[in-house]
Amino acid sequence: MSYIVFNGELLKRDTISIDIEDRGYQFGDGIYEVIRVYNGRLFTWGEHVDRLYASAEKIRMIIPYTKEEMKTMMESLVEKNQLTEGTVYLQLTRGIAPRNHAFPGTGVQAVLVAYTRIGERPLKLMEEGVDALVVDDKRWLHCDIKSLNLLGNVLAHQEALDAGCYEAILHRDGVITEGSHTNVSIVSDGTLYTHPANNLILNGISRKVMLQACKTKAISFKEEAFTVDQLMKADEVFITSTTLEITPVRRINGQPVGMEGRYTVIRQLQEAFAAEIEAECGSLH
Ligand code: DCS
Repeated sequence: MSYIVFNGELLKRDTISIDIEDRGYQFGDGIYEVIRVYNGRLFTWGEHVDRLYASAEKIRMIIPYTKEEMKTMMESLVEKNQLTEGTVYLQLTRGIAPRNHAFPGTGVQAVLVAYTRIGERPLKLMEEGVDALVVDDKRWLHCDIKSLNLLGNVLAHQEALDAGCYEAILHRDGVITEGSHTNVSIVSDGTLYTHPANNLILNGISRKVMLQACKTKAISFKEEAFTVDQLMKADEVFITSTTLEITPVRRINGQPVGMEGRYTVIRQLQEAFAAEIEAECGSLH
């Protein structure tokens, strides 16, 4: 039986219950993070915890733990579950209170839950690429917050799955924002383009690692939005996320994109990404 973190304690998964008036359950009133574990070590923990506290501030939620306490809890969880390759999912909701849109009083504490999941690196997808579908971005205007409200993302992703694709690439009025659960970048004439980290996208940690990799590999990049048309005509298209790292997109809306299979910049970025993992978490086998 695996262990979870529940309000600061390490407990067996089947020993806890979630209250029906938890605000996460009723309103999606909460925030979350997904952190990758390689060799039993948390990758880019500092960036994830900073984003978590930034999300909390934006929704005016108080996290009743310090960043240091949070790290200790997550490390203990990984150790207790003997997780070597996988992810930690953690979420905080605005607590339990009689259902009412108004924030509960200051006496109500945020509820913390975290658990682990085993998962290998998706090497086949990273090698061969995935198919994507361009879908309308119908989400709200605070996509920079890693909120539990994922209905817009869920519906877009399902639309892509129903079309036989792996990911939905979202656009607002013809301008690409991001994927349903990834960031999207293109390479055109040797320059990498990715949407600026404003309120219309989640500032992905993998996106950050990728931009750092551009510097390492001397690849020119612009944090500049691009259109659906530019996407379809790009030399290379790829998505980034905690679980997918840097994964090529090979077809969009059923049409091959880029110079099929020739992922020149993508391969360099994957290599630099792997080097970053090894520097932080030890060697990948
Ligand atoms: N954009 C959205 C909408 C996301 O949900 C995610 C991550 C990203 C971009 C990429 O961010 P990271 O690089 O920080 O992962 N989605 C997480 C999720 O819900 N499951 O796995 C990762």
